[in-house]
Amino acid sequence: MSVFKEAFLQRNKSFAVLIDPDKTDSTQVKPLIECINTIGEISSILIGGSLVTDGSTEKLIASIKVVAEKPIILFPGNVNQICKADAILFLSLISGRNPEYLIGQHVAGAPLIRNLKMEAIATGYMLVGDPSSTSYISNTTPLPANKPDLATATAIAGEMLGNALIYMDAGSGAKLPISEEIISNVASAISVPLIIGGGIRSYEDAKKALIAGADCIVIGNAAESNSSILFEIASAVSDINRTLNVH
Ligand code: 1GP
Repeated sequence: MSVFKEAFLQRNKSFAVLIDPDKTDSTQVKPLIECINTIGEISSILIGGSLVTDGSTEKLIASIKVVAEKPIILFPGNVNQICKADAILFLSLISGRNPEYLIGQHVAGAPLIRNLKMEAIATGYMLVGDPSSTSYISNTTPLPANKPDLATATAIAGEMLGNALIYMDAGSGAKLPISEEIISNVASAISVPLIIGGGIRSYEDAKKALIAGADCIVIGNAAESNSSILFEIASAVSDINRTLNVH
């Protein structure tokens, strides 16, 4: 089965854990991955960051691979982070207008991905809210946090362009997660799975995003300092799934 189906289509709501190669010591990652293995609500492990030094992604994946029982999916900041994983989010930064992140990096990366025989998951990637490291590095302006109509139009265009997923991100470590209003507007306008990330730190944040319509949420920063947060997020996901399955 494709990683896309396994992680995003054939399951209830779920969450993914984002590990940044630049902030993670690959020799110390084993306990975190063992913890992730025990949590059924975790669909995948995402690997990536905006500022990643050469080679660190490969090293981290090698350490994770020996222990992980979940798919490992690259969430690359640029073409230099491409290396062998179970799949890659082939991101088009559709909230921006920088051709480099709409087609430039893709042309450079596509032959590498093909040579690695890696599954590419076409993803419409949208930054929303305050400027973040990703908006700075990509030289793009995020969508305004208070304009659901713009976010919705962008997501619909992303789906029409053939993206298999829409990922809306407030940016790693965002003060505020994406609002329920934007999530619910976008979720009701598209039929592909919707991933929401950035600034989700608690049971309540997770629950709000999932009730508003996220199919999968991403937890990065919060798990870096305290991996027990993963159990809190898992209970939010399972609580929502229970309600959905009852109806
Ligand atoms: C960032 O969506 C991810 O690209 C996760 O954000 O690190 O704030 O959880 P956090």
